[in-house]
Amino acid sequence: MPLDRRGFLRAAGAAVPFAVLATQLRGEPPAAPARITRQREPENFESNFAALSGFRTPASSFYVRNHFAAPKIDLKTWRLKVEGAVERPQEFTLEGIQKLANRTMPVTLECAGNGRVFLSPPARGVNWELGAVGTAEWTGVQLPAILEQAGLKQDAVEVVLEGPDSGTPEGAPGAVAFARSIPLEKAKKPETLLAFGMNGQELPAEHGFPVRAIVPGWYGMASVKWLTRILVVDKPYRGFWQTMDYSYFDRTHGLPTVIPITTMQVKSQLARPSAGDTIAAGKPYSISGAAWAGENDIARVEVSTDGGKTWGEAELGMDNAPFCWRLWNYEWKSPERGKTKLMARATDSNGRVQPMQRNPDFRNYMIHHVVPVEVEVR
Ligand SMILES: Nc1nc2c(c(=O)[nH]1)N[C@H]1C(S)=C(S)[C@@H](COP(=O)(O)O)O[C@H]1N2
Ligand SMILES: [Mo]
Repeated sequence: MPLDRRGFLRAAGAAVPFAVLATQLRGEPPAAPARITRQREPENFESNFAALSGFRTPASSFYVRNHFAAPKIDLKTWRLKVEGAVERPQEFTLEGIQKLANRTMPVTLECAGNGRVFLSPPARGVNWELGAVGTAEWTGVQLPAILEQAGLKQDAVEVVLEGPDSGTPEGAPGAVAFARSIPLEKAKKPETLLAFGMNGQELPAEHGFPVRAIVPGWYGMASVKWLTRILVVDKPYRGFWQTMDYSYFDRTHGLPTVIPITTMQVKSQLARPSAGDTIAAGKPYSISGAAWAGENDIARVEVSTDGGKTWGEAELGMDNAPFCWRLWNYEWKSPERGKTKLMARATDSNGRVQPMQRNPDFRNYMIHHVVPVEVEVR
């Protein structure tokens, strides 16, 4: 059934109300802006993480990460091409994509630069605080179905996802379009989507209308927006956005080796309280936040109210879906007068523990070490 823009809700099967995912964070979010502007040109916004109030992030407060001015898309001319190491190159219109079977699933996206403001010395790049992360319900076609239609050639190894937005970042030889590759193994996974819907609505322009990739468990840079080309390649792709940028040093064989950033690290963040908040002495306080671990699940979140000397177990929220954050609460029973540092530390289903120290090999990305939140109890 072809979908018109109005028919989206019904036809995409997203009409199921999301209300089942009730707010699970205790304490009152502050009356504060939903989104904070980090950069005007191009537009870069983060959500106000202190105002986190539920499992799903509304599109209007979901962070926006743009490297260049958002492209103007005309549906009359927009096409998604599938080419390269394929038997049958394809060209899709939005309608053509929406005709295919779709699935809807929540996925957490985090920008690999989220938390950059906590690095010292200060690092280059947008100075994100806590809010370049969010969870939305995405509706789209499974990438493996599209690849099957095109027929992969024997020598195919990776899939390059390319957007129409381009510019000349520092160190580039000229204009480069935003593009990232994923290995065939991930491209063929049932969770890897070409999404045209977000939270039961048409995908908003700033989040990649008409179609964007959603690569669950990977940092946000892989989820290419305004997708125009899927290029299947027979050699690992070495493009700008996974070598010069969005890369880190791996030391598996001793020698520091530049490799592309892929899956998300294990991480937790406090939403409330925020650094600098004042808390009433002797009255119970609900410390709350979210934790995520990319392709793994969150196994536990521990909280310290004394700068890391002692730790207690946080209670994990009910909403528990693969590739998504887990909300958590910790009851601070009787805060004692004075300044103290609060911390949260997550462990994932593979036993990875959020580190206390920053790993300098991660360059200015994958900022997931425990960041103390200093508050005053009065
Ligand atoms: N075409 C295109 N896709 C893109 C980007 C971009 O600048 N251009 N930014 C990437 C990065 S770094 C992130 S973190 C996510 C952010 O998605 P959002 O803006 O919908 O939150 O989009 C990714 N996809
Ligand atoms: Mo990002």
